[in-house]
Amino acid sequence: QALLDKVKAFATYPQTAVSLKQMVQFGRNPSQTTILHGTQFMHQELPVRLAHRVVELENLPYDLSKMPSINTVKNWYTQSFQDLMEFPTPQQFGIPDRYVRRSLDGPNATYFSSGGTDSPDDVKAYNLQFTKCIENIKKRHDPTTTTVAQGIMELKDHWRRTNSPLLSGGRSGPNGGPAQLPLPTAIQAFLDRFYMSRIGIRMLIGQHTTMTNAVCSNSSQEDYVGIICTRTNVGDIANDAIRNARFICQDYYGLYDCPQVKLMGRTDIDFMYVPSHLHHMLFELLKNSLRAVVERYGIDCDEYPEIRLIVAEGKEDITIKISDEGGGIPRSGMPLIWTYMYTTADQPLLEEGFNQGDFRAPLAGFGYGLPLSRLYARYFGGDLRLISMEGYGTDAYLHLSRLSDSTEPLP
Ligand code: W6P
Repeated sequence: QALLDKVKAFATYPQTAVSLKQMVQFGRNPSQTTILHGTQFMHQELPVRLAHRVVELENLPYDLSKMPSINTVKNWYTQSFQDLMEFPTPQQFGIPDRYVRRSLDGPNATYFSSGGTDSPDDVKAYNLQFTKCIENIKKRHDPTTTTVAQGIMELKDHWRRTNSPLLSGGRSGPNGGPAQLPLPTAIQAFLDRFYMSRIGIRMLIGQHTTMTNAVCSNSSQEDYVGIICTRTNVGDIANDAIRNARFICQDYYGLYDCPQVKLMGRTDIDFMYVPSHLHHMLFELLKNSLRAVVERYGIDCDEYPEIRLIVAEGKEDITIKISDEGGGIPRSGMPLIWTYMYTTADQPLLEEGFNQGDFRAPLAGFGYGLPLSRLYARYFGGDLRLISMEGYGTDAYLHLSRLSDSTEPLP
């Protein structure tokens, strides 16, 4: 109960948003003292962000808060909050005051301080111990997307038992599959906020732990600050994503050869970004395009129309357009593209980068892939838009901000 009071108190503090630029400026030439200041920022900021989520998970619409899986996720957030509360402050760890940053007023105080003198082994030990704590937290929350999806399934069962009108009115899924129903807007909006927050928390943890480990092992990778690559090459990442998506497509349909993807435009440019995020978005879009083309022309087609991936460089944005001739989507179906769908039959979810057991994960579409990709794009000030010509094909526009000074959109 004392813990829950603490959660409520922390949930009233504002979250501190940071930008890509701030993360990079902070992490250039870090010393153990720099990392210590990062540790202090994380030690303050993570509990605030976690507390906001605990409170939101307690107050969800449509009885969602009562679902066992949602409760499980809430308990993970509470446990992680507690882990951070129990973690000692630098002073409690016996670190001399001259190394400790006193005021943590906003990101500027923390994020524009780098360098500093070398510090005793205690600082290193403290930083390493904190890194272990938050790596453990990150691991605890790995199954969150699947477990929240399970919570949505439980809600659907609950609706079925209570004959809720929210269950009717679905349209049939792709390939005459099970009915797909959009969730109520309030739940949709909650999932967008929740997953956006999750992206931010995991970004901060990944960034901090990677930097700490680099400083501790004295092994910095060129062009990298944590997980941010200051020279992310769009063409290279696109080629990776194309190879992976085509491989998955070929495997899924058992094709000799799946549609070609032609890279065009400014594929030589690089910019500051998180390569894994870019790969994730391109891979997701390409799978959708490949699926659309293969299903329109059939698996025994000799020559599919190529998919074109075009890179443009502007002052503000790098825009990547992926065009397919997969027949498009009817205009009435466009809003559904961005919804976290659930099916009336239990279907395994396609999660970031892994397949579950023997299940045949759907190649693409009507899962979490597109809404999550849009959140990844928006997280650093970009966006993802789809424009479709029913009867011909679809263009996906992925806008990525080159300015890198937009701060996280924190819900
Ligand atoms: C389609 C449906 C879709 C979604 C996302 C990206 C590309 C495509 N193509 O037919």
